[in-house]
Amino acid sequence: MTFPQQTVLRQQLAGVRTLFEAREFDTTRIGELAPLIEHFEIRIPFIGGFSSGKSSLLNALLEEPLLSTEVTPETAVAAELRFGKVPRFIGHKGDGQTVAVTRQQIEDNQLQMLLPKGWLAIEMPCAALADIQQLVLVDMPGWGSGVDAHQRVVDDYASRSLAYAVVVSAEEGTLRDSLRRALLELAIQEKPVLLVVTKAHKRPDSDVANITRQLTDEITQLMGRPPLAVSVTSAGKRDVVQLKKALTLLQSRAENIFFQSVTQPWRGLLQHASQLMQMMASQDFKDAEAITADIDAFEQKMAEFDQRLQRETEALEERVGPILGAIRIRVDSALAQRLESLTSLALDGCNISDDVIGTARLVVAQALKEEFEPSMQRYLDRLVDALPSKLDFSFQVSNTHAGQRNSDGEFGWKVLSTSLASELLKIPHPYAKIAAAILPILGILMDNQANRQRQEAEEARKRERAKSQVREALAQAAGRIEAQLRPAMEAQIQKAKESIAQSIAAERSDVERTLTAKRQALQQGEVEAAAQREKAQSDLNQLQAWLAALPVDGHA
Ligand SMILES: Nc1nc2c(ncn2[C@@H]2O[C@H](COP(=O)(O)OP(=O)(O)O)[C@@H](O)[C@H]2O)c(=O)[nH]1
Ligand SMILES: [Mg+2]
Repeated sequence: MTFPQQTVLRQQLAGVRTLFEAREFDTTRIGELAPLIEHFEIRIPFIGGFSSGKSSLLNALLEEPLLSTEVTPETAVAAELRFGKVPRFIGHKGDGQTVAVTRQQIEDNQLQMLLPKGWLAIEMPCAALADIQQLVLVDMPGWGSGVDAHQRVVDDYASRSLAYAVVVSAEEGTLRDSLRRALLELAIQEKPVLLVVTKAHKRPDSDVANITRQLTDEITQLMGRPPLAVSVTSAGKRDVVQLKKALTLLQSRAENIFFQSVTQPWRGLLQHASQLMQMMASQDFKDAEAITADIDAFEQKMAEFDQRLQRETEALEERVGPILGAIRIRVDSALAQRLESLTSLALDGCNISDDVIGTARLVVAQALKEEFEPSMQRYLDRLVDALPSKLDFSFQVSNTHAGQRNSDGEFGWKVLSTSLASELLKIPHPYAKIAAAILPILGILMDNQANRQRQEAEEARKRERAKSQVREALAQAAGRIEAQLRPAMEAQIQKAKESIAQSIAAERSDVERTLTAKRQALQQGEVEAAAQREKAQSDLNQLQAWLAALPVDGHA
């Protein structure tokens, strides 16, 4: 299936590439969008703990036992499942080679030849897949602990996936820690998430309803938005009706996802080029010297911007200390409020680390949102303000329309703050590190606790001593959190700085190249200059025609 807007982009692709190459504009972005324009698919990794029922679920959808559900995690590889008119099984090795794989090998999970980094591509002519031809369902391997598998999704699949399905069995009923961390990292990408509860028939309906509600709440909290759809399923009872519905819903959003992830960036490219062509085509009275002055002025402005970027970054780095201080106060007070109950838990011999880590994670997430995100947003806004919005040259920006977003001749980088914000405002990594840093402290606490309990009998003294130990451990934990957060925040600031510099670099050099080309044309005399203007006008007309053919919203 091809969307009308996709057909439009496909027809434009070669022409746009040729124009960009002829003008020596940056073509990196075209290279990234081209495969999506040629063949658009929404990859959905099914992520969940080992044995959560992912493979059984997909088999139930296929209505045949194709994927292995044996407990031999060592040999499992990711399997991409899509519609095809005839069954086709192709193994992709990590080095790019492909090998034919038999159905028997898949059923028996004999796929060692694809390890370590390979995957399996399966096409099946089944009815359920026929209805969702733009979706690729990915059965993720469940390594022993589940941790590696989740990390793999984040590392290997995140950039190639446009949605996720989170799979939790009703038996287990909660998100594992590794899955929580993966979701936190994925939350930053604003991609749709489906929640799938499996093995529903193994628990009473009312339990399943409660579990489903809790999981929905937890995902909503972690990701900052609710799942696109929630499906309760039972492979054992061949019940995947709700999953089919959820996938159909996602399929119905495919065109909109294409619009957001392909058409809109494509429009940005065309607008950028047409702005430069306006510059080239303009009938102004300038001579080569005047353009030289323009180039100097532009370079001057950009040099000032570089300095501003440096200064603003340093100022933001200085904010890290105070922000950490504010976070520390919040963590301290949140943990102090739980001191009594944590002490009771510890005295009962319970493991309090989950509780402490859970509390810390929640407080840190909220504090970062309230303390760090606004500082980062202001940083982005101030820098975007400092960028030249357009060239203050004497020529009139021609009466053509370069599209809605920057029809008044503003540079494309003015949308930087919105396009970068989603990636830069939140810090992706510290949660896993926080847990790793706190666990050993609480481990020691538990050991001490056990020894001490044996030595002492007297209840009141025991409680006071336990309490002071818990208090001490919490203070240490809070200190470790601070130590883990600092590098994460600093890394995020550096990333922001580099992303900003990178995002404007291509456009910046394209502007300079265009001005230089115009100067050269002028230096070669009025005839040559007129010829260049005419050529630029013709490119501009072409770009305008391309822009006019793009849909204005996802459903056009
Ligand atoms: N009774 C029952 N067992 C199930 C169901 N779904 C999965 N299982 C079993 O749970 C185990 C793990 O399932 P599998 O699909 O391999 O999980 P994966 O590791 O997430 O792919 C297997 O032994 C399955 O037979 C179900 O709906 N009912
Ligand atoms: Mg499996």
